[in-house]
Amino acid sequence: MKSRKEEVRNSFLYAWNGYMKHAFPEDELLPVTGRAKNNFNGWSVTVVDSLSTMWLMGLKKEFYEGVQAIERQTFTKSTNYYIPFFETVIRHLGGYLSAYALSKEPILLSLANDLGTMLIPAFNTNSSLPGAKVRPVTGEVSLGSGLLAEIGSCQLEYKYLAKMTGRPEFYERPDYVMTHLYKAPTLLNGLFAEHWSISTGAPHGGKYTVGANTDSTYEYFLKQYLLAGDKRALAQYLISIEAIISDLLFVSPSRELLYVTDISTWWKDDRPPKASHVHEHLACYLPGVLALGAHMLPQRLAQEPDLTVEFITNTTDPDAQKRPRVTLEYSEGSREKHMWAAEGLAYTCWALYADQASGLSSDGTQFVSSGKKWDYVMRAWEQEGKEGKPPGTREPPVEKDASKRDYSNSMNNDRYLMRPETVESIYLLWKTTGNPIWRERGYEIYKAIEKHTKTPYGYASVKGVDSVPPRFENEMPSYFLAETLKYLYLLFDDEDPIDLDKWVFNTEAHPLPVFTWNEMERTRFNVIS
Ligand code: DMJ
Repeated sequence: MKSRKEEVRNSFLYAWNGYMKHAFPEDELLPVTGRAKNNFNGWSVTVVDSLSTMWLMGLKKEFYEGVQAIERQTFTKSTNYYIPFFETVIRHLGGYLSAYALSKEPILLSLANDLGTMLIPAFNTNSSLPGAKVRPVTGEVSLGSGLLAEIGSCQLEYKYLAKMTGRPEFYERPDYVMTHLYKAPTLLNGLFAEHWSISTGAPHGGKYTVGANTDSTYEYFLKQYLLAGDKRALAQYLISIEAIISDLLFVSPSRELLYVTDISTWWKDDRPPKASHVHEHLACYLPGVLALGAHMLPQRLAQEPDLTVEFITNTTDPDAQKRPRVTLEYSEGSREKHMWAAEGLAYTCWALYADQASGLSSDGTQFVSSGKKWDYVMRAWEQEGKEGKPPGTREPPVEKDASKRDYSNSMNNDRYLMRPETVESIYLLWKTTGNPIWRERGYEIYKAIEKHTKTPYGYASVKGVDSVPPRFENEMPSYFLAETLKYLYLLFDDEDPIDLDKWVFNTEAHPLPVFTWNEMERTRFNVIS
């Protein structure tokens, strides 16, 4: 009998071979029609996004075929007029750098250097925040709508590139973005606006979320510290997590499912912000980040000689601005609370799969509006003597009857888009707790993927997750090979080569090695943290 990791590896090979046969050299496979599309510059994104997965799965033959397939890339021409900065950084730049770190093939670093150079004009804006798109060769920038995730999620990739190439601009241009964010106004001291003007650098709009358009910037606060010891980023992580826990986490009224949602302020009105009670699959990375922090921070901070950093808190609250220092301490109370939140949220993300007839989750979920803030119900639980498990962590049974659920799948978005966030968190919950239940839950998701998304050419997103069979949609995103199948494989790999002390996954699941700045780099790059 095949082991679970072998099953996942076979699935990967099925997707990879389908792509190579029917879609290469274009970007992604159309898995229903067996054709191809160029949606990420026409630089074979599925190959680049697959390299680190193939290396970790031990698929060396396919890995070197992949390297050969892309080694002549010049990044001077694109199928689109402009290159999307964020997607190109996380998929292509992250893909090359991770594949280089794993294999030490010099061509991969050389490609990363060329690509990093081609993308750097994105920072040539009035605010120095990166524009959404950049034109190869000319460096012409298109500002776009200034999404938080797009401006704040290039730090891991560019800083590792700076370390590997010694080029100061690869550190300084992205780091300026962080300095800008740390000084900018926030809500509740730690929540950043979804939209920013790239011309002025100012935030705008009243929506605050950790889901679509913002997600990886929050993820990268913690990961910048874990990758390269950036204490300012850690301070921001600790501040932001407090605000997320106090204002974005809710518990559903009947099943007590813990979920994370977004809030919006009122226009010209100082009523408390209003929660939408929409829960996004994209936000299911959060439990993994919380668990990673709870696992890593106590040991990492115990090694820090100086636990306090100078850090101007970024808030519109004038009283809070008087607090110039943030103490980088991670108490047992914080660790425990973060772990409860991680377990409760990860359970909900999994239950949103298990509840559906197909066993696959909807991309968007509307919880009923009578959910209560987790912070409130936790306080009540504490005041009443902490009876039983904390609210939001009690793991109610799976509910197959849609009429008995306290949420509904979003009508226009009841699609499973092959996204990684839930299996990513399940993998991190397994790694940080060692509880085998997470492996079982991950395997149930894997079986549903095999059963309902496999086509004659590859794997496809589906629509109608609470019906059997759901209907295929004609797309196989490259992140399915980069992330979803990688996290599932590592979940079942008893010899998982990724030591969380030594590697940090970028937001596209490309692992980068932990490093420190030496004195020369600190001086040359002006490393301030
Ligand atoms: C991926 O490209 C990355 O995980 C990104 O951070 C969010 N969107 C997709 C997967 O859902």
